[in-house]
Parts: sequence; structure tokens; C-alpha cells
Amino acid sequence: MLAKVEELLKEVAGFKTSAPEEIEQFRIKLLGKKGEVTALMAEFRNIPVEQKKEFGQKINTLKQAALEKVNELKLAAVNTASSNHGLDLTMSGQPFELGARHPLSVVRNEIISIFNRIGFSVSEGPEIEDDWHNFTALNFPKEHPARDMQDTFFIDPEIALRTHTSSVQVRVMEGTEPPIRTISPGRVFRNEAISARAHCIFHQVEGLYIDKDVSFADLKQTLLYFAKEMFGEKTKIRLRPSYFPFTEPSAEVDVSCQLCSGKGCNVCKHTGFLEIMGCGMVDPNVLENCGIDSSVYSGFAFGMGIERIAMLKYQVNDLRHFFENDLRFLKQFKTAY
Ligand code: 2NL
Repeated sequence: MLAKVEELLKEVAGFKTSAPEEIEQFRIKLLGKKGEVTALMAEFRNIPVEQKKEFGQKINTLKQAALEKVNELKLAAVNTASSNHGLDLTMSGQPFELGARHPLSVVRNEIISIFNRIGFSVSEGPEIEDDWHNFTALNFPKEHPARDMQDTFFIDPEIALRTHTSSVQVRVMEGTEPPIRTISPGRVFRNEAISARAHCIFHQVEGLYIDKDVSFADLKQTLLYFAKEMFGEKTKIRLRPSYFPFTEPSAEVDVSCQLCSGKGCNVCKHTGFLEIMGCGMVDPNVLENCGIDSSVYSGFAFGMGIERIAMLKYQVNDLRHFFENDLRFLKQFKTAY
């Protein structure tokens, strides 16, 4: 036993390396849970009484020597690294600042994710559209004001910048056999004077669900689910009758005000509710225009402005913030999304 200790003491004295992993292996071999020193300690009770004292002292010496050796080698290894052209290659790099997603992208991605979870796919289409996909297929009468130069950016009499992403959904209906369950996020364009509430370019998400026996109740439950996911479990919704050329019946959708939980405050103008979107049952004329048999299929549709949802969610009071790219504004939206 004593000979074994002596042998190990010699090994410790003679050990030399500057490689951190070799130092660690050495430490584990001698001082680890299953190492030599532990093994010797376990032998201690088999040692005759008269030798216990000497043996105990020797093990302690060995343990101490091994500890000192490990510390000394570690220190030397670090010093070698830093005297190595003055560089410590183990140091971490300079941190650099990560950018942030634009708040409209954050909200769009969240809307997409909420609808993905209940089986809606995402469809996209052109920003420059023809009259058919933007207006005629959607049941806009020839003399509708949206068709006016005052409201729409025309490229020529038949071609314009799309005024809503319903045009994408017309394309989906023309090319797909129902069931259809899709949302279309994207940029839309309207010839409006820029103010705190309006911009000539803004962003929309429209949704469309077409199948046999789709009802207004399906629409309400879908929108309630969306409102709760977007604004919180306690959110309530309210539907008010409205009019759109492409849906019948049509409704505006309000959510209970998150600031006052529906009690009434400045933000909701003491009504307890805030408008978030329009919706309705797809007009049978629109289905027929897109080649879908309205005696077999029915469907619902809805459309919301991403800016409006973002303003409500983050309490932004001027829509122009979203387009000015002021870093002091954008930096507030650092998220993982
Ligand atoms: C709003 C209102 C709405 C739709 C969009 C739609 C699309 C097709 C057929 C029928 Cl292809 N409807 N979309 C329906 C109702 C309302 O948007 O205020 N958007 C910001």
C-alpha cells in the first residue's frame, strides 16, 4: 500500500502538460470520485492499526500534492494562452446587437400561427391586379366608389394596385376544389391622404373557409377563437350588421377593450368594445364567379388590417409610426418571433 502511494507521489511530481484536457484527465484519475486517492481511502480500514497513522499522513500528502499540481498546471496553461501573442484564445467574442422584427411582421406571424393551428394555409398573390380579381369577381357593381380613381391607384383602366387581398382568394377559389381553408396576408394600396388613422399602403390578412354546410355559427366560433388567442382568454366578441359587396350577410367584429376589460375608457370611447375586422358569408355570386357551385358549397370570409390589430395590441396611437422606421420605435419590439 505504502509503495503504491510512493509511486503515485512520484507520478504527481513528474507530471507535466499545458493541455487543459490532459490536466482534467489527470485530476479525474487522481482526485475524481473513482480516482486513486478515493480508492486508497477505501483501503484505509484494512490497514493494521499500528500503520494507520503513517498511511493516513501519506494519503493526505498525496492528495495535497495532486491538488497543488492541478492548480499550478491550470494557472500555467492560462498564462501560456495569454502570453501567446498577447491573445487569450479562450475568451469569448465581442457581443453584437441583434436587430428586431418589424412590429407588423410580429403581428402578421402571430395571426398566421393562430390560424395555422386550426387548419388554415397561407396563400399569396400579385400586388398588381386586374379588374376581375380585385373588383368584378367580388361582386363590386360597375359604379362602386372603390372603382374610382379617387380611391384606387390605377395603372391603366383594367389594372390597379390591389385594394385588398380578397383578390388572392379569388385566385385560390378559381384554382381549387373545396374544401378551402386559407388566409392571405399582404400589402394593399388605397389612394388616401396619410393621417394618424390612414395610409396609402397598409397590410391585411383575409381569411376564407369554403365547404359543404359552412354556417354563420362556424364563422363566429372561428373569430372568437382568434380573438381569445390574440388578445387573451377573457376576450369577448360582438358582431354588428354591416355591408360589403362580397358577403351576405355581413358584419363588423368588435373585441372587448383590453384596457378596461369592457368597462369603458378613453381608448374604447366608453363603449367597452373596439372594432377589429369585417366578415360575412361569401355572397353566392362570388362563389359562382369563381367556378364554385353555390347550391353545394357555402363559406365565410373575413378581413382585418394588421396595423389596426398592432395598434390595439401595443397601444400605438398613430399609424404613421409603422412606416417611419424610427429606431426608437422599432427597438421596442425585440422578440423571438
Ligand atoms: C375589412 C373587411 C372583409 C372579406 C373581407 C372576402 C373575400 C372573398 C370573398 C368574400 Cl374571396 N369576402 N373577404 C369579407 C368580409 C370582410 O374585410 O374591413 N377589412 C379590413
